[in-house]
Amino acid sequence: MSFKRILTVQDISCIGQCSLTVALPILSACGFETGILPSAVLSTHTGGSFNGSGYTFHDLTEDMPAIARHWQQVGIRFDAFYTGYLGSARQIEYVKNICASLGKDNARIIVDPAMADFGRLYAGFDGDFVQEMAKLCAIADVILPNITEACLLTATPYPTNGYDEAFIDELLRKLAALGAKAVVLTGIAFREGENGVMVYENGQKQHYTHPLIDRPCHGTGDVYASVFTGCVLRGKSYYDAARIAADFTLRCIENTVEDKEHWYGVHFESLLPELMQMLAE
Ligand code: PXL
Repeated sequence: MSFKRILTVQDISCIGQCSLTVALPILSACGFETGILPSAVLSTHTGGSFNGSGYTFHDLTEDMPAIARHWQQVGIRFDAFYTGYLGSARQIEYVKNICASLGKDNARIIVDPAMADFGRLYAGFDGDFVQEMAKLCAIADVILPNITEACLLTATPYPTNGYDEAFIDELLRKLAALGAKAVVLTGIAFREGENGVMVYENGQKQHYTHPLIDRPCHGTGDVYASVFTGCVLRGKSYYDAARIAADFTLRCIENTVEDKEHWYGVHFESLLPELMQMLAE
C-alpha cells in the first residue's frame, strides 16, 4: 500500500458545503492524506442569499510564504496539488511557487479555476485575478473550468444564447493553448434535458453525458473537482475520473432536491459510501 499526500489550496467557507469543507472529507474518504492551505476564511460562501448579506472574508495571502517555508524546512513534499477558490490575484504567484518547490517527482497539478459561473465572476474577483488564474492553468496537468470560466480564461465572449459543437471545439483548443496538458470542461450539453462533461487530451475529445437535473446547486463544482482528483490519484484515467465525478455529483443533487429548505450546498456526506463503491468498480 502506498500512501499519497496531497495538498489542496482553497478557502474555508465555514458554512456553505463548498471548497475545503467538501474537498477534505472527499479526499480523505478516497484514502489520501490531505494537507490544506486555506486561501481565505469566510463566514459563508459568497453565492445565493449569502451574497450581499455581510459575509466575512479574511485573506490569507500573507501567511502563505511562511507556511511554505516551514514545510520546506521540515521536508514536507506532496504527491499532488489540487487548487480551487483562491483568495487574491497576488496569492496565485505563491501557489505556483509552492507547486514548483514542494512537489515530489511528477507531482500532479490539478487546477479548478473556481471564480465564475452563469456568465459572471464571483463577488470580489476582477480581470487581474482572471489573468493570474490563466498563468496557474499554464502549469497544470489538468484544468476543470465550467463554460463561464473557460470563456474568461480565453477572452471568449460568453455564449448567452447557447452554443454548438464548433464553439466548444474552439474553446477546448484555446484552453489547451493556455498550457495545461488536459482539459475537463464541465456543464456541456448539446441537447435539452442533458448535461455533460468534455474531456480533452492530446487533441482528442470525449463527451460524457447524463440526464440534467434542472436545479442549480452551490458547491457542486467543488464536489466534482474533489471526486475527480480522488479518482485520478487512485489511478483512473481522466475520462473515467470525469465520468465518476459527474455520476457522484448528480447523486448529490438528487439527494438534496427533496430538502426544499436546503439551498446553499449539496448533501454529499451521506453518499460517501456510494463514492467508495464507484471507486472500487
Ligand atoms: O464553490 C465555489 C466557491 C468557493 N468558495 C467561495 C465561494 C464559491 C462560490 O460562490 O463563494 C468562497
